Amino acid sequence: MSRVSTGPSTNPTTAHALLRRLHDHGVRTVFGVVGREAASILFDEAEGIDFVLTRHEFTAGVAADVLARISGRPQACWATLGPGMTNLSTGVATSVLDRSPVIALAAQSESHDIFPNDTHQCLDSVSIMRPMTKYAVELQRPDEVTDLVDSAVAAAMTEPVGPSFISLPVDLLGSEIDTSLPHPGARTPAKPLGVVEDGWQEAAGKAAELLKAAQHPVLVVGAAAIRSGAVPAIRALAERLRLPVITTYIAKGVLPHGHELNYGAVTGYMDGILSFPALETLFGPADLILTLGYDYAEDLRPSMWRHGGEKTTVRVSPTANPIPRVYRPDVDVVTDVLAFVEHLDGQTAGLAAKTPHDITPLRERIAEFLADPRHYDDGLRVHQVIDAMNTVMAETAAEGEGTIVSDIGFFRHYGVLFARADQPFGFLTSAGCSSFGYGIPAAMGAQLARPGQPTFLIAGDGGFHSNSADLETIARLNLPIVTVVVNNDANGLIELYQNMGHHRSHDPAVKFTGVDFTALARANGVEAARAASREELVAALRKGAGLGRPFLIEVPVNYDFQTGGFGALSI
Ligand code: TP9
Ligand code: MG
Repeated sequence: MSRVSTGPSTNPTTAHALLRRLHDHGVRTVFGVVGREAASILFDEAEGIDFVLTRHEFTAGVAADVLARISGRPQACWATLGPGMTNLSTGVATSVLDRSPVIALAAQSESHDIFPNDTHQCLDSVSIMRPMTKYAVELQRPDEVTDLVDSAVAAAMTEPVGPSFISLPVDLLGSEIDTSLPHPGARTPAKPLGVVEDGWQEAAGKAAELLKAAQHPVLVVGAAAIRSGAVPAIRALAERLRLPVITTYIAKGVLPHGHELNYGAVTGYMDGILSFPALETLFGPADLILTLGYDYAEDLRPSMWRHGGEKTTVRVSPTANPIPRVYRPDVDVVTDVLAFVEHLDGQTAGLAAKTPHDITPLRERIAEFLADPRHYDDGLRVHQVIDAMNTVMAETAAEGEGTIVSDIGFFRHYGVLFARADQPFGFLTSAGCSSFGYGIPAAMGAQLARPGQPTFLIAGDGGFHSNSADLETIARLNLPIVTVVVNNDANGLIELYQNMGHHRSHDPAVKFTGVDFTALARANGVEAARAASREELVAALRKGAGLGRPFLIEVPVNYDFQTGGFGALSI
């Protein structure tokens, strides 16, 4: 008797179990590019998970990173085998260096045909991903997929949070699985898990004594403090004891933009950008540096706070100190940041408020710099661009909302210093990995995480055009991101380094011929305008913010850097 094919089996497969378990852990979006494994997975196997097709796997990795960062939950990205997986690897590098709980998934050759570097498109994916992930594994038996997802989530949500990777041979991905096997419910940590050292309260007691004795203590806050849920407690403590708060690039927004105790974020470029001894003003008078969730990868280097007189240092972190050679604190408290701040709050209950050291000259310098009324015929200056973005963001966002995203380039340091951030992760940039091209995918992740809030993106021509194909993705998803491309037809930051090292530029290594970014945007379905003055830029930003669709503004810019002010960049 001949059998009539009834089409593909509808019995549950590994793909069903994979997506269902990701969903159980809170994943609602998988970003990626699908390859021939499409024969084994359609991505509609589990209810409640959307697939977002990107133009490049790097975009998928970064969008997942930012969605995970803002939501505090694991998020997922997908690539096909071989080149898809290697394209994804820079996104994975971003989430290891920027600390984000991303579950990276990639197809692999059939399980009987895995001969890395010999089989068509077959690379040793796990070996490639292992050094930049917290967990990397290849599925061997279909029934194990649920457990592998659980392990991947557990590793990703452990401080320092970071990516996990699962390689999925295409035949196993499409295999039917035994659904009768019991699986306990998915256990997703409510917040990242960290190390809690025995006796940390004793170290915390020493920290409290140092705080009591200090004249000008300063809190230096990193993103692990945000991840621990400590922001309200830090704000309350800072306000009660009048402690200035200084942050890394990505911990901006721990205190709102205009808060009197918000002493800003620091970068090694700040003295050079402002032509002002900013680091000396911020840190010189401090006698106690209390770091909360400090992470060297966030690029605030201990050498930056070692200005002025002797300082005592206290490190509070949910990880053992990975960098004793560059930062050996006087007191090391290894515990959850929120637990520490609550403990310190109790221990300093009767303590009189401190007198924060005066940074008025720096604030005046910044205000004067940003207000720069000049018209430059050769293009705006980036501080004018950021000032315009801040103005329109303040008009557009509800209190405590809004996100400014920055790609990587010289302009990024103006964003770190001056961009408004009125909520934690209200300013996003890749501090740790700093891959250019970060801008569009990060803005996608931010807009998806905060759908009702404005998202402004600033990107340089170099970084933006390295990954501009995903303009089509934001158009397809109709994400109302307002992008400003600051265009100097150059990799400006690298030209600065040429001048720092050689006192001259070498154009072939840094200069481009012009790209019409407005035409590029329109070709991808994104409305666009050009702005050559502050007034035109503010008007264009207002238009973009009210549009409800993606909008791009191209702004010709120029830098007038003097190479003398960048000494803080040498370690
Ligand atoms: N390749 C990658 C993937 N990432 C980085 N960061 C580099 C190379 C080195 N950095 S920041 C930068 C480079 C080439 C140039 C940025 O140029 P831009 O036009 O985006 O910004 P700007 O303001 O410096 O000109
Ligand atoms: Mg440029």
